[in-house]
Amino acid sequence: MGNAEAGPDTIAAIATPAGRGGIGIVRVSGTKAPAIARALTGRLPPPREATLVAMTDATGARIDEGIALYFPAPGSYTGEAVLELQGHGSPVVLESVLVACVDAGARLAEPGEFTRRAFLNGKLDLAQAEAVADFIEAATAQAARSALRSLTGEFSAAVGDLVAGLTELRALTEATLDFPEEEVDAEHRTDMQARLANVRRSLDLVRLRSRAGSLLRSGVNVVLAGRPNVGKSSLLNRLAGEERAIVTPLPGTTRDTVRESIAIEGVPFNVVDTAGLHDARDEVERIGIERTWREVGRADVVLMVMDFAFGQTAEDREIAARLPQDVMRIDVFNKVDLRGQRARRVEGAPPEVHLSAKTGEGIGLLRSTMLKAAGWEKIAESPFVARERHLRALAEADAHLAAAALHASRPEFFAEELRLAQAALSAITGEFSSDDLLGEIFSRFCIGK
Ligand SMILES: Nc1nc2c(ncn2[C@@H]2O[C@H](COP(=O)(O)OP(=O)(O)OP(=O)(O)O)[C@@H](O)[C@H]2O)c(=O)[nH]1
Ligand SMILES: [Mg+2]
Repeated sequence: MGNAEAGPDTIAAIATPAGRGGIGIVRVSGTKAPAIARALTGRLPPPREATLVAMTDATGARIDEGIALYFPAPGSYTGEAVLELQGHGSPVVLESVLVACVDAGARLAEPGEFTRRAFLNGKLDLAQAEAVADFIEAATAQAARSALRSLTGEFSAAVGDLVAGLTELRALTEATLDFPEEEVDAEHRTDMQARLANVRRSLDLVRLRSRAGSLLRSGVNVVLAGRPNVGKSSLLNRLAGEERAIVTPLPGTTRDTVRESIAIEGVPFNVVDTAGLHDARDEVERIGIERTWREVGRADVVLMVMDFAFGQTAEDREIAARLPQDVMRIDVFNKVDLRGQRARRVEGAPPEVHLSAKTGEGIGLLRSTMLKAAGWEKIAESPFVARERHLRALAEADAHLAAAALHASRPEFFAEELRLAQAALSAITGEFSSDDLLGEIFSRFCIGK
């Protein structure tokens, strides 16, 4: 990232998506941004004022005409001098503008490098920076809302409150450590326990909101599995609300996997229809069945589809026995209409839903059972978009606080557990984070962000 004396390099990238569009934007960040503006447009536009310019390359040939926007440091996304060149959304033209920027002294940006600089310059904390990527990638409006909440710092603020609570508690504990010969009196101990219990209650709430947000962010992988002809493809079509997969009365219709993304109450589900499981005779079907098992291995939830008229058959039991132990399973008995039965849900492990993919009766029951199986709880407070990294840090903090609660009479242990809990929480916002972690996080961004 450049040497310390010269400051970081000036970076450039196409910030709009690949392909043709009405407008395309090349973004430049770094100390050379003003010089690059002069080189390409012949002038430095007034700060934050949309300025119509002609853009030329290093030979002086005209590339495009468009708008230049200049943000002097530190009042920009990255905190550095930023130049935005908005031209026509042609990949060829944008490429030429980018090359001209490089000729004028910039280098190509790496994925997430703009946001990384925003983080390093204190414009965003780490949880906010991560939320930028999650916001862009959000699959549903709810997921976008929860990412925006993290992006604007609500999640960081909630974590910050927890850290503040722990800091206060630590200060009180350190005071006891300074006078080791004095008995820690019962009243003080009770007070500390009460304060600790408070912090733990707040942490529980943050964890609940984060778990919900994590579901919104990553979605739930659902696989439809079962014998041929039980109605898996019909069920996929019902859930998707359109004829995605081919349905015929012939067993063995589906040979390859068919995927469809759906949203249930804003939670994204990636539903996969698969080839029916049985002893296949032909080669294509055999390969399809291999794929079914591969999908089952990746599933969060398996909808084990069976025919209501037959109940659970010996073959169904064989399939069920081969499902991974830790996967959530829902037993779906399809085609209740043929027996003149109504749809219903039977609680249990696994839960059962009796329905008809043909008439659509019972699909609502299935949807709510899927939400429940995925671990979605309706929470009063809005979810925080959260990543695995955040969930782990919150769990780690929780474990240390639980340990602290057991050490109330041993102030030095109590204090140490509080310190560890605080460190785990601080890692979320990036107060203490290694270069490795930063590299890992920002490399997953798209280029230009
Ligand atoms: N009456 C009735 N028929 C259904 C229902 N669901 C599916 N079917 C019929 O059952 C037959 C098989 O349906 P599919 O959805 O193709 O079954 P599948 O499990 O995908 O079958 P394979 O792809 O061969 O494994 C078709 O003729 C469907 O119309 C239902 O709820 N009621
Ligand atoms: Mg099918």
